[in-house]
Amino acid sequence: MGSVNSRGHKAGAQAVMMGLDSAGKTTLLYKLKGYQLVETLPTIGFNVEPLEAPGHVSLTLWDIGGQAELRASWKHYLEGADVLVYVLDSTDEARLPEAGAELKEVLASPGMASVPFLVLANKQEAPGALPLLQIRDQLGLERFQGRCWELRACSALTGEGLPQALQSLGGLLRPRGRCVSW
Ligand SMILES: Nc1nc2c(ncn2[C@@H]2O[C@H](COP(=O)(O)OP(=O)(O)OP(=O)(O)O)[C@@H](O)[C@H]2O)c(=O)[nH]1
Ligand SMILES: [Mg+2]
Repeated sequence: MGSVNSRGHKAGAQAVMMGLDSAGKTTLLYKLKGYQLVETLPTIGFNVEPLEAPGHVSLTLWDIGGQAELRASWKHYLEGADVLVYVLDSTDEARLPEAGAELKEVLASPGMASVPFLVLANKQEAPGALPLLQIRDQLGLERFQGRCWELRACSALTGEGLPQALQSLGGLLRPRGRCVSW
């Protein structure tokens, strides 16, 4: 933590947020910052903001664009990551397999073996949002038993679940003896 990473920043913990396009990453970032919600545009490149998690955990949250043609560059943002935040659109059942495959690839990237991750099932307030249990099963998250991860439900639109998500983020960044899944 606190080392200079490829993004040239020396700060607290580095949290890298990824997920398919339209999962709600940018909306989430701005909601966490308390900005007025505006209609977002697809992110080309990244957005970045400093944040405080509970327990005086300072972190920098990187929001990386998720469109298919941008995913090849995801690996460049992973170097020096202390935690991965992976955002899902809970209403997009059709692309859950694609989201799962991309997550698996990110976690298999060099240097990611010991990096904890937080999966955020976003858009939970929307009609037809898949329940957490189904998301967990469809993503096969049990396969990651040897790693530290958590799965949380949230809505970037209403803010529901975001305090708990921040709590999880702080917890995953703390030195720990055991890992809880959810
Ligand atoms: N219903 C609902 N819509 C949401 C929520 N979060 C985001 N959205 C909507 O989903 C759409 C995409 O949101 P973005 O935040 O731009 O998605 P993104 O993950 O940043 O997408 P890329 O930048 O392309 O990777 C927008 O229309 C948002 O208003 C949510 O919690 N609930
Ligand atoms: Mg975005």
